[in-house]
Amino acid sequence: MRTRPIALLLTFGLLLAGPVQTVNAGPASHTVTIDGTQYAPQELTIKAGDTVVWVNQDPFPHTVTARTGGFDSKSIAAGKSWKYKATKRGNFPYVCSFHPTMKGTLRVQ
Ligand SMILES: [Cu+2]
Repeated sequence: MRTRPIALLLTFGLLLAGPVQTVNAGPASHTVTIDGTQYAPQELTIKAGDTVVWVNQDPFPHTVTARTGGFDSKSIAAGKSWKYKATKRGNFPYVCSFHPTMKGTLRVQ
């Protein structure tokens, strides 16, 4: 069966219209996975008011601790997560206080 040109046009039109509708969406939620003693993504840029959830997929605890203050998850147990709503703008390098080689950066615009 052949696809009619009008159907293609409609499909393409919907694809184009999709992202436009999300432009004025409210605060977004982002996820950082902790796996293999690493944050992924290591650097994340978000907007003030957005929420970030760090999900610890390792079989041992980690923290998400801003090096110059701002936020500190304290211990996130294996399989658990920690949610943070970022209201203050700036660059926030963070580490895991249990594993100082673990580094990440949260940029809040
Ligand atoms: Cu850790």
